[in-house]
Amino acid sequence: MPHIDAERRELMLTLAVYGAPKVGKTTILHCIQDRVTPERRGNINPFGTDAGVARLLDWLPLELGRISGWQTRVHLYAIPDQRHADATRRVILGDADGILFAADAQAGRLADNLTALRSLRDNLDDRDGHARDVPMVLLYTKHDLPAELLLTRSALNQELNARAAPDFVCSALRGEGVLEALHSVIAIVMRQFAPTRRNGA
Ligand SMILES: Nc1nc2c(ncn2[C@@H]2O[C@H](COP(=O)(O)OP(=O)(O)O)[C@@H](O)[C@H]2O)c(=O)[nH]1
Ligand SMILES: [Mg+2]
Repeated sequence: MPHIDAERRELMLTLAVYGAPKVGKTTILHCIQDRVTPERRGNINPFGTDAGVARLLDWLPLELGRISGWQTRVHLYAIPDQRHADATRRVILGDADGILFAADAQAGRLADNLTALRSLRDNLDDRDGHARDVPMVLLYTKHDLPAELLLTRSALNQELNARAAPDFVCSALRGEGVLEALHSVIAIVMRQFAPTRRNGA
């Protein structure tokens, strides 16, 4: 559920970029930072490195302006799927309104993608073992690499996208497909939020 300030008509969405190590999560945030006008975004803030420990997360704040009369902000986080970030991951995912699942399109990384997807589901489970239903889109990244290294989009969907969520073929290095995926997940979250908006605030 987005954070709402009804009096000021402000909305704050939490989105998480999730995926296996080295899949390109940080590059995705840089890609978005580079393509959004500076008035509409902050800077990427890395947490963890300054303290001399492994990176815990990257955070990019975005200002979407007014959507249906609501001043809308996004906090976009990239969280590593690594043990040292367990607690951080649980907190961010517990708060997430939407997820961008980044999968490396290279055939050789399929097992890592599947492991990350399983750990995402585990992290979304509440204490009763029910998976929280968070809107998700999939980004099949690194599509700039030679085709013989890559799985096809339909093979990736078959392996990773049982629920037929929106999927995007991307290259974060070239800036292809990433903003489309971001817009898509924001649109889904805003649609889900619309009935609450009408009834309440
Ligand atoms: N060819 C290619 N390489 C990428 C792409 N996105 C990320 N990389 C590379 O993959 C490596 C890991 O990227 P990074 O963003 O640090 O991954 P993270 O661990 O998921 O945050 C780096 O060497 C990136 O340059 C992409 O779209 N295409
Ligand atoms: Mg990273």
